[in-house]
Amino acid sequence: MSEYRVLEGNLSLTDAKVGIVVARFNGFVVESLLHGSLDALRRSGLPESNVTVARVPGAFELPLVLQRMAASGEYDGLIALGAVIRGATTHYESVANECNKGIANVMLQHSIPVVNAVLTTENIEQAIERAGTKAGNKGAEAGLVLVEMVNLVRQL
Ligand code: INI
Repeated sequence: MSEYRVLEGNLSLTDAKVGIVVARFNGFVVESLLHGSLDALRRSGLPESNVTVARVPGAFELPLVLQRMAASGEYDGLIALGAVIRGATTHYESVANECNKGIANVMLQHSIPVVNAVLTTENIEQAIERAGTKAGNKGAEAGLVLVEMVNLVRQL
């Protein structure tokens, strides 16, 4: 039998407050991510009334709202949902980079789990694949990551 102590979050959560920040840009993809996250949280035992959903225009705006929600001290964990799709726009790189950097900063500054489910893809097909078709639903995965991380952080 192992002697070491194991810290590991389980996948059941009934008493946490969770915030989900959702970008409207590429909404046909991002709404499927939101459905996935809500479904995963519900099936982990979290009442829907414990979840707050905030909407922002695009992925670039996600970090500010995540930061304000984290600073409020009201949330045990946050999820960021968006889709940055390269397509024809050169704006892609800076939106994707700033968004990812900002999300990581919020998590470390406020010391709560902030799950990054902002898709960054080359084209729309890849984004659709990750939003509930061939490659699963990254929003649902984010819900489970949130549950595990909230439970783990409670043990630290
Ligand atoms: N926002 C996205 O969420 N996804 C994108 O693919 C995207 N592209 O490609 O431009 C995008 N741009 C908008 C950006 O997030 C801001 O809303 C905008 O720059 C205003 O600050």
